[in-house]
Amino acid sequence: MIKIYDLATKYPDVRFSPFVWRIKYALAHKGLEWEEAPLHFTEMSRLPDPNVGLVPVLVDGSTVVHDSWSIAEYLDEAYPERPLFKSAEAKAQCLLFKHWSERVWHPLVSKIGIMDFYDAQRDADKTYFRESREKRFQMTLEEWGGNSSEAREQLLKILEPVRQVIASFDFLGGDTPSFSDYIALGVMQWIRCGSGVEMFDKEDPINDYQNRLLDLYDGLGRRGGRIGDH
Ligand SMILES: N[C@@H](CCC(=O)N[C@@H](CS)C(=O)NCC(=O)O)C(=O)O
Repeated sequence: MIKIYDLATKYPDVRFSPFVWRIKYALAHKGLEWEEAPLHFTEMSRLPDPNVGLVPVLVDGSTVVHDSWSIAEYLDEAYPERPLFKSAEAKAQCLLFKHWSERVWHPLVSKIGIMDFYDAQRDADKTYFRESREKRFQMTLEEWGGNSSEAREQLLKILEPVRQVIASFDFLGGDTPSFSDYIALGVMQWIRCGSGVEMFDKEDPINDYQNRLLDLYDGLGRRGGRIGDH
């Protein structure tokens, strides 16, 4: 069976890596089953080779693939039924959405949820989390997350192009979900599972979109625990 290395938290049922969530949805999209191997931040040396220290990593028989985009490409090659990318054009547009999400949407989620993401680590992982993130942000976690209400306001604004698409279509993939939708769901799960923040107001169309994504595959996204419930 396919194995997916995931990011563990101190709560056994809570996983919030946006990159791993997109892959779980990609596997469900293809009707594939998988087993999960959760690792804490300080356990990444246990990943299979070639080990770049990041999850997700997919192991399928003797094949090891890391990086969520490469994993999506691998899945379409190895399991061509129910493609994640229906054409080269669709794939190119999804790549644009991936880069936009990771450069614009991700940093805002990181600012909003950083202290919750930190609190969700075991004590043994907190020092690594703080040191690695503070080096990356060039400031303390507290400073990075210092103005989370402004970051939330900005986040709701930058999602306007997504609102424009879902005003006409159920999914970014059109009538059916594509890998772009799973990228979006991954970012939503990062804050939804990893923090106590309710990101979207009930009347925001993005909230309906999030619910549509959470309902897919027998409620796959809802089966994950949330730190708000602990
Ligand atoms: N480009 C990678 C990014 C993966 C990534 O950043 N994963 C994070 C978890 S969300 C990680 O494993 N971090 C480990 C660390 O920071 O030590 C992908 O798309 O898979």
